[in-house]
Amino acid sequence: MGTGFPLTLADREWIEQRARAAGFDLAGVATVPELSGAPASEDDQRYTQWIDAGYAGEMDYLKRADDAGEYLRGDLRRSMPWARSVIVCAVNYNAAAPKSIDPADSKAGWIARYAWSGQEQSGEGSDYHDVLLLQLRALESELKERFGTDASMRCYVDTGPLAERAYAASAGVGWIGKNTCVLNQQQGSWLLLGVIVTSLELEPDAWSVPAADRCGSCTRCIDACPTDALLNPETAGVRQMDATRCIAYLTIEKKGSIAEELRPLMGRQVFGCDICQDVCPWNRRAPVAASGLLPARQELVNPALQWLADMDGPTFNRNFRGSPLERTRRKRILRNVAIAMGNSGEREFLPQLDAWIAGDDAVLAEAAAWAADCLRENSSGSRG
Ligand code: B12
Ligand code: SF4
Ligand code: SF4
Repeated sequence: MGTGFPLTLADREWIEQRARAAGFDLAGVATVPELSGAPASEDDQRYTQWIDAGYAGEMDYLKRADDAGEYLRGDLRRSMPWARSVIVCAVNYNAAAPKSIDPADSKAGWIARYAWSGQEQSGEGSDYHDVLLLQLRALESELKERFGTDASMRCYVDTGPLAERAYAASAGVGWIGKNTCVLNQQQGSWLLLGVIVTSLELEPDAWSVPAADRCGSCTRCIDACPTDALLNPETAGVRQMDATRCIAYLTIEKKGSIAEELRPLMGRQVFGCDICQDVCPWNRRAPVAASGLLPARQELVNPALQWLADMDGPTFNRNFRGSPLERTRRKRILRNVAIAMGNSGEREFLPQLDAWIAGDDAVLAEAAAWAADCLRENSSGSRG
């Protein structure tokens, strides 16, 4: 529970400095608003509207609610009444490598930048969840040493009952862009977030100043999104997306078959999607990651679709052990590869697609049949 004394500005600066020493590129501390207080209800409302509109699709973990039916992620104090601050840490994962929107071989797919991390030599992946958690735990130990073991603390990367981006914004780590990502003026948006939820409380003089919104009149991300997943902030009044249309959701989270009308729009994306960040002017000058925490494996940049298709189960497991692709599993990745082949315009993929059509995975066979039809009907295909 609480420590009995509020943290000063010097304490907050110490926390941010120790986070950087632990390997994070950016850090800040956000105050947790009172349950049902005015600032809380704004985020809570945004979150509730988003879930109720059906934008979360099949991501049921986002819909968990308390006994009163209020969504847990809408307000952190619903699951952790003791929470007073959230320490938000960010790691830059940018690599000196092409963007998904740069010209590429028509037989290459795209794996999202955040999933490139791993060791080239051993060929093993590393999942940012594991890497960031280790850094957060190191920071947590230092906090306990300085502020006492009475303070409650919980470290999360993705899995905590909170909207990390909303806290990143109020901690001053960055602003929420129209692509819904947290952007930092110096670092761009190739940032992964980790948080420590704590009972330590900042005194009001020590509260962070949220980062200024620097999107201005730009709408490049909204214009470039192939599936129109990003809501128009002018009409929706928020910077959010319909995740059920987002290629990241379709390729990573969506089980089973993908709606046919969305498939041609998915282009060559086989895992995640970077388009709305690749077009962002703030990423033009984004520095390459300095921390060395998430080194990029070059073989995952513009991977040949046939290379992915050829991997049998053990090879896939060896190549992607410990990587974000491991959790999505080979079955779903092959479904995505089949769709990307269909969008490639390359008829040389037909024998592979025909083999999948004859196979015993019904979802893959159906995606492959769709892809083969695309190639047979139109050998120029559509690229994304
Ligand atoms: C579910 C999820 C997804 C879903 C839905 C994404 C979405 N935009 O909602 C899918 C699968 C599509 C997805 C995709 C990606 N994701 Co994701 N995802 C999450 C997860 C687990 C929950 C997000 C969530 O709750 N969404 C629901 C909506 C309503 O919440 P929200 O967008 O965060 O919105 C809140 C704030 O934005 C705020 N808000 C909105 N407008 C405004 C305006 C103001 C002024 C303020 C103050 C606040 C505010 O209110 C909202 C409600 O509280 C988070 C981790 C986490 N625990 O937060 C990672 C996370 C958001 N994802 C991340 C990443 C890296 C990605 C991808 C880049 C991966 C990829 N390359 O494929 C893409 C990016 C797509 C995109 N343009 O957002 C990072 C984002 C880092 C960053 N720089 O922003 C996170 C934080 C994970 C992490 N630990 O680093 N993701
Ligand atoms: S990640 Fe891709 S599909 Fe999702 S909103 Fe961004 S551009 Fe659109
Ligand atoms: S592309 Fe433009 S509108 Fe979109 S996040 Fe970047 S600056 Fe903001």
